[in-house]
Amino acid sequence: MNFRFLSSLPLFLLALSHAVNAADLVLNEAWVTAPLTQNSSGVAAFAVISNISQKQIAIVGASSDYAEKVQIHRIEHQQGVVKMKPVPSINIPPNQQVTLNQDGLHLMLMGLQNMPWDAKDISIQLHLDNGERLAHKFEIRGLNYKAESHHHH
Ligand SMILES: [Cu+2]
Repeated sequence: MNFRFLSSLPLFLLALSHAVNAADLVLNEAWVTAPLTQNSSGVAAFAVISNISQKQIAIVGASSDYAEKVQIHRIEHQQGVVKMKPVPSINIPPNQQVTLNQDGLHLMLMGLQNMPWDAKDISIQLHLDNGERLAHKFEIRGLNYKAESHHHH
């Protein structure tokens, strides 16, 4: 019998449940785009964010070690022109989810600094209205990911 495995399992579960309780938000499909050009100064980040608590939670900001600042943006179509506008927060009602995608809300990493493009993912911190910060890994994916996203894993 493998006692080392058995003894490490409860610790892992403890860490996992603590991470969820700390914020009451669960992120899925979290990813960041590859840069448009070598000199891109900003990239967008997307995720499906679920509020598993009984109270509304607002994301009021974000940050990353690899960007001077991270803004919350919304895509708006105005007379055929696509524009991105900063918005102050993302409100997620109890037991609801919000999808950040290429057609709407997203996080914008601006003033990129030493982005590790060869890495599998980077960490982005979400700043919540209750003062908590939730760090989550965002997978680095190519720009053409959208076209492939209907494939099942
Ligand atoms: Cu943007």
